[in-house]
Amino acid sequence: MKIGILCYPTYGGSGIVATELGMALAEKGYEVHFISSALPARLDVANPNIFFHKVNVQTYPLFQYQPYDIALSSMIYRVVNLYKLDILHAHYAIPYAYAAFTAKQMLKEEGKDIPLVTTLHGTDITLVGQHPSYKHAVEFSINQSDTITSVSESLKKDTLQKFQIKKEIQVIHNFIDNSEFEELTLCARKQLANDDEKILMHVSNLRPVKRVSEVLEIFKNVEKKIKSKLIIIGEGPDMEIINAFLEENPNLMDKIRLMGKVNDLYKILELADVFILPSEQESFGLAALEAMAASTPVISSNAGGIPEVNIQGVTGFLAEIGNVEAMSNYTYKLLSDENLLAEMKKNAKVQAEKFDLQNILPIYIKMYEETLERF
Ligand code: GMT
Repeated sequence: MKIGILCYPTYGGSGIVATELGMALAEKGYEVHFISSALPARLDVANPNIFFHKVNVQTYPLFQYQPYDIALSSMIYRVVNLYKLDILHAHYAIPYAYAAFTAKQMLKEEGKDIPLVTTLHGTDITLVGQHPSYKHAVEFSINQSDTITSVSESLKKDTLQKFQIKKEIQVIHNFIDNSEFEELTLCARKQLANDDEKILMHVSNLRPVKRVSEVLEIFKNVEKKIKSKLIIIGEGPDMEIINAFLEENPNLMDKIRLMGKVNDLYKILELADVFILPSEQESFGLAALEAMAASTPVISSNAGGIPEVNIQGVTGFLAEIGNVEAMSNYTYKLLSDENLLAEMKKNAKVQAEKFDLQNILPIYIKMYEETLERF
């Protein structure tokens, strides 16, 4: 089977899931063609089954906005024709499902067609997709997809509530490759914290939905009671909130470390004692799953699909969105009880194994086969 994957190339859940899925399919012998505006961050192009097609947007002085979606649909059309793809898989409805639909129409003009799978990831439904500028086109392109998948039950429910969807939505949870966590070493811990300090960690693209100000408040509360360090990984608009917090709390300067985007994320996640995720919205919470795969329990909000990943009192604790006090208390409870911490670290790993790539990949493959059969 030759599969075309359309995704965002940058750091971000949907791009990561698309890239990891494509690489796993390539390992199994499928030919996988990535179509994107840049090389996806984690893509291993050394694999002979992986192809990358960059969408080139021609700039022209007349355009106030460059027409990326047109270039994208042209590229999809060209790649399908040139490489004789069997199926397209759009990750994130905007603009991928829409551009793929347009490419399908172009193919139909020539008596050809190709099935389209669209995977909904979250903000394409709950945030950006709700904007009146996009809503109708998003709803239309989801309905034009031959198969629709969603990364959680919660996102499926949201999609059905917010849009008029005429087709079944199949939930295929996100996954993690636990084997990547097997040979990690803890030797760098000393560089981040003293032996008597606990490490709190947060990883995100620092957008407002991630509520980084609450990560800082939780740390401030916990640090008063237990020696600890906070490590924040990622870049984004709310870096300003962090800088302002540091200006107002200079005593915490040497306790908070900002790492920006890191390549060896898994190795650093393993050093954490607890992962903090107070998001306002989270269709799944891939970052929480990555932390769990590194045996790190999670203190989170109960937003969206997080409760499908982080289990209350088992792999960590959850509180209502915005309840900083509860999340602070839970963090303290966890970090001050070595037995509880050890138990939850173990449970986090067991939970991550349920979402292992080896369990989820066959579901994707079956879904492709069924889509092709129905087409
Ligand atoms: O969370 C983000 O800011 C990135 C976003 C994306 O589209 O890349 O993540 C969404 O998709 C991830 C992968 O399926 C999910 O794990 C995230 O929970 C989801 N984010 C939101 O719903 C806010």
